[in-house]
Amino acid sequence: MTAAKEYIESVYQKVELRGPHQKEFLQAVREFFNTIEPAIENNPDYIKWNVLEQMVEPERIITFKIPWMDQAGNVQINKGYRVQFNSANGPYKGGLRFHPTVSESILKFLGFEQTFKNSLTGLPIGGGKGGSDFNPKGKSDADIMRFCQSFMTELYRHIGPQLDVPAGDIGVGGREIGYLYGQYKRLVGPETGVLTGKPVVMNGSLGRTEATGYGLVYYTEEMLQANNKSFSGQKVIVSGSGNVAIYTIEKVHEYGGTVIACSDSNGYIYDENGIDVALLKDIKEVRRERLTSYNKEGSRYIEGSVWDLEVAYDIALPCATQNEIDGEKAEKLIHNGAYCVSEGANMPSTLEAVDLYIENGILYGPAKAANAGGVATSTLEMAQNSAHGHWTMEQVDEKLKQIMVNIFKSVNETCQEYDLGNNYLAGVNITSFVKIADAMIHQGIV
Ligand code: NDP
Ligand code: 2IT
Repeated sequence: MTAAKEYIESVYQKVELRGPHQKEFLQAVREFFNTIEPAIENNPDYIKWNVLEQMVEPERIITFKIPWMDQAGNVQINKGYRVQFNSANGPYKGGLRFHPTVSESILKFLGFEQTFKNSLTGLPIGGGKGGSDFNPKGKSDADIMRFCQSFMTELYRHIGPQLDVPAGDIGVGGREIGYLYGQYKRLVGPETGVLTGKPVVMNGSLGRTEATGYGLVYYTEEMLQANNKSFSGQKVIVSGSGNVAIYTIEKVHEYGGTVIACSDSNGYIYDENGIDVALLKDIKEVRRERLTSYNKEGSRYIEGSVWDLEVAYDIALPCATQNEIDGEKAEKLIHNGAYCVSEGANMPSTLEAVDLYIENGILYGPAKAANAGGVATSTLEMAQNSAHGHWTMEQVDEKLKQIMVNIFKSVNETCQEYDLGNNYLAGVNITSFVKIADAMIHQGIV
């Protein structure tokens, strides 16, 4: 065993000892650690400064009680969190997730990955994540508002435009960010830059709603073209039907691909002629209904996971949630003919699935790179807010595209530098590891 490998394994064992039950966090660390050995071998300072152990411990985790009364008069108690993971590259930045499965382990994995993702954007932002086990599904606007007000009544003292800037994630979109900002303003004052993903009429950025999905397609197209391929004429499956999925589908269609299926947590729509994005937006964004409302000639609603669908297709874009593709589903999608998997969701593939992509030479866009367009555009929103100005949709979209193209370029350069072929997983992890590690060493032991 090399000294680098021994060091990596010794730090992993400590992480396991500190939190043996935090399985999602352990998975994210394991996947990262499996790829960075060449970078550690290259620079003795990383062991000397024990950079890995410094990196895996969040700077701060805030947990709090969220008491609120629903419209029926019931007293409700939820649990709230903010994980301020790493500020080596700037103020903590990352979304808030409202979903019943939210736990410290999930938010730690998200905050850990966010730190590296944010460094890849080239913008000055550190990594954080937060949220609650609150379930927004089926709740009235009034209940959502009451909950958001109580959540912010504690969170406000821990965030700020130069300190920690939350945004959306699963279950948190423009409506929730609007209510959260309203309460922050009541408590602190009108500091627009404290949250991103704000509705455009309240100083949000044009293009933020579309950014993660569009960015995913820009990144993936860049990777495809580097391998003499493109979205044009390809059959694509997109999982999820939320914010990221909708704008991914829209952009794939613009690029000449056909998205033949999309899903929610109960089932999926199979539509050979291509998902009707206008209908999907109406169902999900306007009516806030389930996918079962998608009634269109030639389409079918099927219960279960979209990754169990057995049809021939080319490209898989998971945009729902963590671990939606396990080893068995990965084998199935490869068997169906998919040669590219690019991740809109965070950690949608299990370790077994990722190993299968690499073994089978799948063109793989890991989440840290492929879905960085959302947080990048959030940072463009911060820039507009602090300059007291607005950019046009075209200006924002052009900057987003350039950022995604640059991320792929730097990943590709790392692949060449370290002789990784097209193992983009290692390329992504090493590129971001080196950036964060070097920034941390310059700051000393803090
Ligand atoms: P939304 O809440 O808008 O949509 C989430 C979608 O995923 C819904 O279709 C939902 O189905 C489905 N989903 C959620 N949980 C599960 C589950 N346990 N099993 C199956 N399906 C599930 O969230 P987003 O689109 O914003 O987020 C999707 C993914 O993209 C997440 O992994 C998020 O972390 C990631 N991401 C989001 C960014 C953003 O800017 N919003 C930026 C970068 C990454 P249902 O309605 O049935 O729950
Ligand atoms: O996972 C993510 O990158 C996000 N949910 C977006 C975070 C942000 O600050 O815009």
